[in-house]
Amino acid sequence: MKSDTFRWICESTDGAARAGRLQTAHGPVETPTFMPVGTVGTVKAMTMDAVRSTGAGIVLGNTYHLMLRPGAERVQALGGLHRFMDWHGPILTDSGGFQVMSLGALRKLDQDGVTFQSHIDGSKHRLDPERSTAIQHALDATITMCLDECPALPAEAEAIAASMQMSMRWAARSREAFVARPGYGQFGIVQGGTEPELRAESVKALTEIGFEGYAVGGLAVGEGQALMFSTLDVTTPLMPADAPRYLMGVGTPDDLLGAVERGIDMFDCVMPTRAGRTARAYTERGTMNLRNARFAEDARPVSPHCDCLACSRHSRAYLHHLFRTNEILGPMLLTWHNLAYYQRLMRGIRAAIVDGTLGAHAVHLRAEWAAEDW
Ligand code: PRF
Ligand code: ZN
Repeated sequence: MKSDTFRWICESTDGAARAGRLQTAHGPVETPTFMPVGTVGTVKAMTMDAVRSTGAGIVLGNTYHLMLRPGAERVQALGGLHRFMDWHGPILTDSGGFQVMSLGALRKLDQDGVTFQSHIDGSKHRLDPERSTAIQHALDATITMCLDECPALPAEAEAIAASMQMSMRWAARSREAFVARPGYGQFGIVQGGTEPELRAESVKALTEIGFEGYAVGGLAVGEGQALMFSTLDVTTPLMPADAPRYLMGVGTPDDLLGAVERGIDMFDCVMPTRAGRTARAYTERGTMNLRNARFAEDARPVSPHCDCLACSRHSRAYLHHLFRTNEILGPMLLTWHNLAYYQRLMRGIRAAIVDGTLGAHAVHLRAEWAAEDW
């Protein structure tokens, strides 16, 4: 049901893990949830019907890419991003700061915002908290993210502290610029690297401002899974229990499971889509590369547990052939499969939380991933 009030309702907990439901102007989303990445207004290689068929409830779009091409004003004139891309469920847009830093050329960061050159044509642009928020409004994002800075790790504690404090000032300005509308929300982004005190300071600053949800940024930037998990261990317990928590840009199936066990509700990552375009399949038994000669005569589906188009109609041998001949259908079918796997994984985890059996389910999942015997 579409909802006038944006809110997250907790249905069950199992340890720190939560099963809930997000109500939005564009319909509900069951959490924990994985958001397929639709950077430029398309989940690469997928039709929107295919995305829907995997069970995805919400997709992600990017301010940085869409402001450069086709431009937020054009998307707005064409009826907003939902209509433009034919996705009528909720859309979360990232704020652009992270993408400027990873993609933009000649970036110049100051306390007020960031000036950069487009990676497409070198044209000069500026993003600040007000502009980022206005662009996300023009796109009609269901969930707007605050503009933040994600420092590369490792870095000196003083540099991470200064960056986090600037992100918190930007969060306050992003909140000021946010236009509240029924069923729409804005998330603050916790920064602070792997320093527990800085993470605590960041959570405090954001909760004092007050948002509809809270993201954990600044992780999965090269620190490794152990440090990511130990940072979550000291961060999520401080975050409001009655609001959704989103771990940005994460991750592998094992990362998702570990983060859900630590109280995270939402994820996005290019892994399943990017891997699908390069012949790598995620399965209940770990990953496999379909280009590998061992699959040339393998008549079995990629996964016997999967109802995606690739698995219900085609063999591993056919996918192997498509990738070896560089046919466009290979990336299409395997992206579909990988997204179907990620959604199935999240549904299984959610069901286990509701049943109170997440511990046993996690043991089972990890043992199967490690088996890698396809
Ligand atoms: N901030 C924003 N987007 C992000 C990140 C962040 O820290 C990350 C870090 N993994 C991914 N995407 N705004
Ligand atoms: Zn499949």
